[in-house]
Amino acid sequence: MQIKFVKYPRFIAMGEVQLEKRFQDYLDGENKIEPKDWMPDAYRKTLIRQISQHAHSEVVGMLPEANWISRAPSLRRKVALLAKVQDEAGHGLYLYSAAETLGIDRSELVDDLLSGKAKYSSIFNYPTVSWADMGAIGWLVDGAAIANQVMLCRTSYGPYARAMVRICKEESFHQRQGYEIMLSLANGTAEQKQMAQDALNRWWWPSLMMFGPTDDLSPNSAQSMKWKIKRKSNDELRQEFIDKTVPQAEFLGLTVPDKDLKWNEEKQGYDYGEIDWEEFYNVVKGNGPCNKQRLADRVKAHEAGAWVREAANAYAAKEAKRKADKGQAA
Ligand code: FAQ
Repeated sequence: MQIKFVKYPRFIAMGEVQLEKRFQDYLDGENKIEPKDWMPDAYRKTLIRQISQHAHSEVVGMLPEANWISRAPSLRRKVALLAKVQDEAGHGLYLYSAAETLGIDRSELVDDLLSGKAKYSSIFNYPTVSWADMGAIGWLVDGAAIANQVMLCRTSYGPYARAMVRICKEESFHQRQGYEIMLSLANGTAEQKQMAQDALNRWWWPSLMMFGPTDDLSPNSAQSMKWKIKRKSNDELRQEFIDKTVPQAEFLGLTVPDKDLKWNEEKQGYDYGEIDWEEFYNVVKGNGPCNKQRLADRVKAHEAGAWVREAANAYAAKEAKRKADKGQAA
């Protein structure tokens, strides 16, 4: 179906109900919504919420790993980790830009993060206590991020879908560098193998929580699926991640810390144990092991960057004036 939306809705003499129906038909025809197309307010709000939470996650997600750049065990590891952390900053920037196309200002989004009003992924509120955690984050956290984000390359909002294509390519490099760290440790000394096992024990369950609450307790899922913002449900993606990751743990010779994990021939997937949802909601509410430290670090970094923002604004004002003067002279 190829009905392109008329830009600037104020000129459309259609009722809201008709517009929403046409909008849904348009989505059902697998068309992308672009920034100036008409969209229901709730669609816009949902996207601003999800894209900005995603952007905040990328930026806060730099902190647990940045902590290890100076302690990476070799120059090669240091260079790879540095590149990975820089990539996360880039992802944050693409995503803030995608959110801005919906008519919100980036400074407003950043203020919400720094004041603690906005959410970001629960996973980044756990501490990184050993080098093996860099392996576990790359393997599991980026692995979960990929599982979740590949479907977002087909999300219905054009700028978000396009940003996700590049992000997913970079995340797959991150996942491989993490798995390679785990492989080296798992094939190293007994002590190194134990470090890898310990990291898997600590990151496994929080990684499963990244996909969000179970489908029956996910307030946003049904509408987001209808609008094709989300293409698969939280539980479907969690299951896909588990099915893909368990054989990788076996290859490493490590044990997934779930006594209820069992292959289910009938569903062609693993059954798994109960996730500690109390822990999840506690972390999301700000009471995880590192929430306060993460926000304090972001506030400090934001304040330290004030001079850069001032300089960029002064330069933009100077450029605008130069262009205006040139226009007058012509
Ligand atoms: N943590 O109704 P649902 C990465 C919130 S990026 C915190 O299921 P929805 C890269 C949710 O926002 C990782 N909050 O919500 C990297 C909602 O709150 P609200 C981030 C969570 O939106 C790797 C409420 O619970 N990825 O890892 C979490 O339909 C390594 C109810 O939940 C994305 O953001 C959670 N885990 O589905 C960087 C991907 N789960 O706003 C550095 C895009 C749920 O109603 C190093 N986002 N909540 O008050 C999404 O796909 C979705 O937003 C979900 C949640 C799947 C996260």
